[in-house]
Amino acid sequence: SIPNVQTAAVVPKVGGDIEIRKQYPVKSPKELKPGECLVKLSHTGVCHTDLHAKKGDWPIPPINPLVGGHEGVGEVVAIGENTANSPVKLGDRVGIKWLANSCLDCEFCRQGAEPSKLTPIVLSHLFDCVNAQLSGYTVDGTFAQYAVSFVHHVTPIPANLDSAGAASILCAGVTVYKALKNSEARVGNYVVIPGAGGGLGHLAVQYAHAMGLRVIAIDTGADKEKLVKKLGAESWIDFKTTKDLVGDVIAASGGVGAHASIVVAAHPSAYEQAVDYLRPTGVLVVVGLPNAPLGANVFWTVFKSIKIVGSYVGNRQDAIEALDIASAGKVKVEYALKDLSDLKEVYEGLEKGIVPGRVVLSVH
Ligand code: 8ID
Ligand code: ZN
Repeated sequence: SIPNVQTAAVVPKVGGDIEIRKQYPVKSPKELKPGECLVKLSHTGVCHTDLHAKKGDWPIPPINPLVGGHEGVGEVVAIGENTANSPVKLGDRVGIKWLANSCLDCEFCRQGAEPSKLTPIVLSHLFDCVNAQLSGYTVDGTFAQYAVSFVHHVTPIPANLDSAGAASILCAGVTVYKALKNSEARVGNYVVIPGAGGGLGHLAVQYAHAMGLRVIAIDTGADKEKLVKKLGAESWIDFKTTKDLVGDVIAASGGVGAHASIVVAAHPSAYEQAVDYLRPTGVLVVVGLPNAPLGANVFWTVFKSIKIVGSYVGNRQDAIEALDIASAGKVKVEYALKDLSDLKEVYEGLEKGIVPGRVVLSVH
């Protein structure tokens, strides 16, 4: 039976601290709208995006109060009455992603670019349009025992993946998988990953390695160095101790520069040298989300014919593919398992940049 209240991590006011509340309401199955489902969560990853949301880092504000989280895995325990053509049924194990819901009928959704429906997301704050919703940002997310989600957007979890191990594929995994597709890098190419030791980064190293790319990992500290080397990085550069980051990347990429850089660091400094270390015709993929101008020299961007591409999570099919690759054993989330009540300390670790890989929270 479904309780009326649950434990949830709540940000009462953006910019303030989180509170663990034991009496947070659960939406009753009778109140679910057509297309909505209730998911009883067992695990959720913690993404740096959740920290940006809590701090109010971005130009679009999240809801207030906020339950963050968008890498959730759990079981469908209720489906809204009059839901037509649901691809999932009661008892299915599903994942909740950053894009909670979208209309599926507009120009962008028809092209499989549903996460990029930026206009409705912005408009939803100005005009109350409900077309696109973001888990843990415009609707309550997965830092709770139950989450309301949407039958057309939850993602089935492959049977052989355990829930804790699958959680972070739903944001970190699919995001870097899509970013690597957008990089146009091919087997044998050099790809730089600034932020390689973090949540997105350690998965980017693995997807890149599985694609036959030669990975140049940039991050800091012995723990992250050990992790990325274990996961297939060919070269390692510590951005805090190197005296010549551009020179180091060029030396590590055959003396010519790298074919692509997937920047997954949460700090603008990681973007500043990318155009300088890319080879002519190289691709800079913009993924990490500091709210800051993109630093790149215009002259060299033109003279080297550099492409700069923004890459935003992935669509429903990208998520299925990213999970399938994990299910085949080619990619594995390296995580520390903690409890929902540890979220405050997890945020402190992310803020300091001392978390190698991911933290996954148990919420049941
Ligand atoms: O769809 C998207 N584009 C998307 C999806 C999910 C997350 C974007 N993001 C964004 C997050 O909002 C965040 O801004 O990607 C960024 C990274 O998220 P994360 O992987 O969850 O964060 P993390 O685990 O803290 O890892 C960040 C790593 O960057 C390193 C840190 O040491 C850490 O390991 N780093 C930093 I901060 N500055 C660096 C620099 N100058 C750096 N590494 C190299 N060079
Ligand atoms: Zn995320």
